[in-house]
This record gives sequence, C-alpha cells and structure tokens, in this order.
Amino acid sequence: MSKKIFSGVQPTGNLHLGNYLGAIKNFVELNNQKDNECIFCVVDLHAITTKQEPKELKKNIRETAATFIASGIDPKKSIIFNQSMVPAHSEGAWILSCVSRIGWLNRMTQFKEKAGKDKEKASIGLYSYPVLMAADILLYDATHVPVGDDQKQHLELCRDIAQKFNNDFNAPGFLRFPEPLIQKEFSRIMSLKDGLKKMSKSDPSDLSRINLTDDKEQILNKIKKAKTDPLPMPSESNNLSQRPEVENLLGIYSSLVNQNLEKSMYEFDGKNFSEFKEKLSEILIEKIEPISKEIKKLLNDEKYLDGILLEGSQKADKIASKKIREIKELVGF
Ligand code: AQP
Repeated sequence: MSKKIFSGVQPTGNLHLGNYLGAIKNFVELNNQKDNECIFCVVDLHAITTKQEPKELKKNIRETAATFIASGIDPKKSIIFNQSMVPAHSEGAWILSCVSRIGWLNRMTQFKEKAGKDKEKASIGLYSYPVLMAADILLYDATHVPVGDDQKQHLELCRDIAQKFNNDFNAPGFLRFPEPLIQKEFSRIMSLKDGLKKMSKSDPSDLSRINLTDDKEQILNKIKKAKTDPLPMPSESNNLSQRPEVENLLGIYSSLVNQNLEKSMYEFDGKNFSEFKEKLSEILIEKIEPISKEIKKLLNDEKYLDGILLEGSQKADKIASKKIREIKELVGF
C-alpha cells in the first residue's frame, strides 16, 4: 500500500546524529520506496517557539534543506519545503487550537522538559507547538509520520485533535488519523557525555553530539572523549540499562551497521573500549563524512537551495490550501 508521509525538522542549527538516526535516515528509506508520496518540511514556525537570531535562522533553513538532500532525499521525488511559506499551517494551527483542550496540552512532557523550571517565561508558542504539529500533518492527510521516540506523545495528541474536529463538525473520517513510524530499536540517541540525556541541538557542549557537519577529526575527537565506564565491554544485555553511556554507543554502532545490539555485543566481547571506539569512529566517518561534505558543497549554492524550497512550497501549498478551504467551510467561515 502506498503511504503518504509527512515529517519535519526544526532549523535550529547543529543537526546531529540523533536527528539522523532517529528521523532523517528513515526519511531517506521512505523516499526510496516506490509508491510513497513524501513531504519533508523545514519547520521554521516551530523553530521560533524559542528565540532565534534572524540571520542564523535563514542560514539554518538552508542548512536543514541541504541536510535532507545530502542525506539522500531526492527533491524530484519528495517535496522539500519550509513551513512559513505555506500560510495554511498557521491558519490550521489556530483553528485546531480552538478544538484542542488545555488539559491535553498540560500532559505534554516535552513542554515540561523544554520550558524547565520557569514555565511562566516560556513562549505561548512553545506550549501550543504540538497543535501546530497536528496542523502540519493533518493538512496533507498524512498516513504515516516518521519521527524519533520523543515525538510519540505529540502524534497521539494529533490523533485526538483529529477525532475531536471530526466529531465537533460532524465530519467522520475528514481528518485522517496518522500512524507514527518510530524505529523499534535505537529510536532515542543519547548525549555522548551523559547517557541519560537526549542528544540535542541545544546542548551547550559540542562534545555531547556528532553534528552532521562534523569532519573526520571532529568525529575522532568526540568519540575518543565520549563517556564510558571502567567495566569491560558487556557480553550480555541484562544489566546494560545500568550502563547508559555504553548502551548508547553500542546502539549507535548497531544502528549504523544495521544489526541488533546482541550481535554488536558479541562482536566486541572480550575486546577493550579503545578497540570498540576505533571501529565506531571508522563507521561514523564512513557514514557521516560524505553527508558533511555534501552539505558544505550545497551551502555554497544558495540559489539552488532557495529554488528547491520555493518549488517545494508551491507544491505543498496546492495540497494544504485545498484542505484548509475545506476545514474553513466545515467550521462555518
Ligand atoms: N536524540 C535523538 N534521538 C532520536 N531522534 C531524535 N530526534 C531529535 N533528537 C533525537 C528526532 O529528530 C527529528 C527532528 O527533531 P526536531 O528538529 O523537531 O528537534 P528536536 O526534537 O527538538 O531536537 P533537539 O536536538 O532535541 O533540539 P533542541 O535541542 O532544540 O530541543 C524528530 O523526529 C525528533 O524525534
């Protein structure tokens, strides 16, 4: 069965291995499947839920588009565009925010994590972000949404919003319930410095993540400095959860070579960490360095990248503006 795929990445700089293994790698596989219709969005409206420097934002929008292409998404086959170029996203978010309940949003754990202790100072946008995300998905009648594990709760909320809209406006089946596509294994990549913290763009320490623009030397250095523990390489997964940094590094390795954790443990059983880290760096360089080089090359051609985003936005707008017209009709506008 052909799938309608929608997913997005925020242009907030420092795209990293977590974004790649948790989301973008999956985008590429879906793009390559014959009958899929794929839409990949640079979600710049989401990015401004936290303060962005305008010049940096512009640069990061191009860099995110370049990362999609450099990772293997073919812009001729998939739509690549940036969200702010399609007005239906903002309109849809407002209408759906009038359908959504405050109690639902209060349960979102990502807001609690991102807003930190001082919730009063977080932007309203950061709080209502999942409603905009619901609009993004529902405007395209997406059937499947490839995301990292951290977005699962937002996808469930999206389904609740769709159901309530359909009930409130007596339109059964009008907004389509999307399925999340979350990898069974290695769907949450952790910081190289703290195995209990998600690898993230905003971590102040660059050593906590492998950026997709890192070169060979940077990768070698980061893996050399990645936290491990004094115990030998594990031979079984029983007590691995008590060794989060080791579990994370083994998970990264397994995901890159497409094998399960057990097989990786077997491969390095009895070996020391330096040997494992050497092999991990090798495979990371093999996979990431070509992407990094291609991103840098594409960034030198702003005209090409802007052309891809403009063309993608026009195609996306055609789909989304039709859906928003139907939504407005149902609402009574
Ligand atoms: N560490 C991760 N492991 C697996 N998947 C991840 N994703 C993000 N971090 C990890 C997935 O990448 C996609 C795009 O993410 P985003 O652009 O929405 O940003 P985010 O989730 O807010 O990423 P960060 O790095 O955590 O940003 P900051 O530091 O700004 O909060 C999503 O599918 C996400 O699941």
